[in-house]
Amino acid sequence: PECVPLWLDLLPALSGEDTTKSFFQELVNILLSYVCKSFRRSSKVLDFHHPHQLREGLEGFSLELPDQPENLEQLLVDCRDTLKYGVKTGHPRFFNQLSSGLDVIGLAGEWLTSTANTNMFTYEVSPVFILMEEILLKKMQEIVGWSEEEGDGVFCPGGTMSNLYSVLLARYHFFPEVKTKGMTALPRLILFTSAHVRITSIHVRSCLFILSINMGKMIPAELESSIITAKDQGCVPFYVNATAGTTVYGAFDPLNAIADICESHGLWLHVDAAWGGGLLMSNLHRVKLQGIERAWSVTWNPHKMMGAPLQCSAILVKKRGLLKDCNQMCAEYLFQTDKHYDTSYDTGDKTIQCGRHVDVFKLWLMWKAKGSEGFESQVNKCLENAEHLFDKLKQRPDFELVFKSKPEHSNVCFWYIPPGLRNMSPGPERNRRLHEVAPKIKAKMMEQGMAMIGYQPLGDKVNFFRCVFSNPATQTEDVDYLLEEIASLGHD
Ligand code: ABU
Repeated sequence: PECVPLWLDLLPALSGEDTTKSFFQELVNILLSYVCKSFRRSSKVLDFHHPHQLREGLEGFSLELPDQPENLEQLLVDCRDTLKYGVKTGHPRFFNQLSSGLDVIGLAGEWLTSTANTNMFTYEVSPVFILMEEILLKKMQEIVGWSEEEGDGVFCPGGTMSNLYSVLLARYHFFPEVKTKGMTALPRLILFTSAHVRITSIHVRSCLFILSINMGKMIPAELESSIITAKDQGCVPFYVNATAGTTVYGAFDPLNAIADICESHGLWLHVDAAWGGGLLMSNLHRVKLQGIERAWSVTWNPHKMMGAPLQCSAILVKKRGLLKDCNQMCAEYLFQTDKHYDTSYDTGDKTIQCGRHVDVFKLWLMWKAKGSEGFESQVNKCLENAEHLFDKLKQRPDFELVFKSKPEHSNVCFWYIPPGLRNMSPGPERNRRLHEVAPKIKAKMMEQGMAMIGYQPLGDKVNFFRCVFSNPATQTEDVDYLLEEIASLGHD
């Protein structure tokens, strides 16, 4: 019988080159077919199966791990099936997440990154990527509005990590003794953020002051009075997190007013622009982030509005050198000081990680391909789609907007009102029934697989849909399709 190759026949096996090439050519065919399908409106966004169905194995696709090696043909089938049962987040009708789209250049960058398979901690193992990171971060700092002398940063594994960096930096800036003496040497510190911001670190939560909001935005007067109250109680306010583009409403905090308060009380201002940062690329929309240049640190996730493949999140820091002073541990097995090159390029010692993925290359390559102008049109188009959806919703009696005002970002929040609820007066019973509508429609939508949108309750608002646009492949016809799909699935 013909011998089917196994992994041991691939490189580094002697004479493994041909087998390796044909394995990869087959794999590339599978990936290309997936890429093309992702953009085709006739293909499904997802082929949903419940966890127990996937665990049990579908059409021979088993997730269980064998003792004996599988042959390469079977591995290719596994690769195809993995994509088949996943979600096409690049599909023009995937509206479920802030990060969506499948940027072909970005994808090429990610393939190259995986092929290079190196680590961002030192210049000696990542010379090109380290310089690209320096150049790209500098560009982002310029766009934020910082001067030539200001600015530092690193790419981090996600926006929450970038935000965590900002808290560590602020704490170190005001209390450098924290590095040697720990938290017990410090007074009771307080940081401020608004409701609608999810803080995941327990260390941060314990000293958090949550401010109420108006239409998703921080209220500066409340911030100021809360700072005064905290001081009166013997606490030490030190940090304010303002948000440029909240996750659900896409709201922008009034950055200049918040910066004035931070300045007068001597507090660190961090702007979480993970979602809204992309609007800085647009001359039309960057006004929504006016005042961001006054921030001491900024989180900006190009994997959201700029469409870079996951993940790509930057923490930008105004004060140069602070990242290193705060986080440096001088591990001698990596950061020897007697190397023969400029060791300031061993940027790993600025971070709290050791190993660090190369997140920069895909974005660098995308920037080369599109130029800043390409990102600008991409962002503008996403906001035009949001406006189109908003206009359509205003005209339809079967939908209700959560806010009557035009969205600031590409988030559009709304309810579908089924016929049975249309004439009901507002009140707890209508709310109870309305709360059940979005989950039911979403479940049907996922089973059918032709589109995907998220929903959530928020504050006093029962479950509503949140449609977000960050995928440049989405056209107004997809927006119209989504509304028809919701209406037809929700018609009771
Ligand atoms: N970092 C929050 C992302 C949430 C979302 O994509 O909906």
